[in-house]
Amino acid sequence: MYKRILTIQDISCVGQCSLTVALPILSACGLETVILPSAILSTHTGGFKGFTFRDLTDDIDGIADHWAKEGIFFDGLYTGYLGSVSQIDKVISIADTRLKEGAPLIVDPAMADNGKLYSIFDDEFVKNMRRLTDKADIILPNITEASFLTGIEYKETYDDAYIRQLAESLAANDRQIVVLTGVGYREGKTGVAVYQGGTLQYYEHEKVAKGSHGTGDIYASAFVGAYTQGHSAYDAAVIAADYTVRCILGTQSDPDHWYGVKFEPQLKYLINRL
Ligand code: PXL
Repeated sequence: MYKRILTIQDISCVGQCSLTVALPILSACGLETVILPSAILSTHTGGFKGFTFRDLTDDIDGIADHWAKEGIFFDGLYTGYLGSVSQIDKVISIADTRLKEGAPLIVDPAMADNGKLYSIFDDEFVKNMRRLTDKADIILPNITEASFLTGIEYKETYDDAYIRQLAESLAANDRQIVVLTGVGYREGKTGVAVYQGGTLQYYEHEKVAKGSHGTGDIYASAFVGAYTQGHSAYDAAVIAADYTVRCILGTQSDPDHWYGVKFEPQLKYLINRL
């Protein structure tokens, strides 16, 4: 079935993250991909200095109203990096009005990593992001985001009881699926934990590099692509992990490419996995 998915996040013109990653990956997965840019930045905020930032919050209502007049609905909504509390409110309203019956809301609460919130976010934003994750069918946080969203202490080393505690505390209801990324129990390894209906499944893979920028967006986009094309949440989590690892491996020998990872040469691999 040909599906139409909406993704709402910023455009960082340079930097291989958010919409410049989501649009090509979702299209490669065979999905009609509608984008709603929440802001336009000259680059992402993770390492470039003096970037421009145009907030498009004021355009969102007009865009959604036009879609309502045209009778446009979506088979899924995937949200990534959002710039403000007011954007979260608008995204909630779009989720309430523009999704087809039963279509999933998939939320990547992109706001933190390595124990810290990204520079522009604060506790108020976290509180409101929790409102959005509570509405979602699937959420894709890393451990830092899970710890901010739940108020559970962030840990660098942990066991599976800690991961279960994070997942249980995040899950807003029995049918919500939590895909926790960057879960590593052993040196040199990391992985994903998928919590669904009280069951926690784990997929371990190689840990290639620490903190490659945009990999969370690449992971989430590939997950959404595979899941929307009919794979189970666990299988989609595995496909997305294998794809992301290949993207990082294909980048790490190029020191000039510090700002993102080369996800394009691996698209063929992703398509073959679907
Ligand atoms: O990859 C997440 C992301 C998306 N968009 C912008 C960012 C970041 C991470 O820093 O700065 C603008």
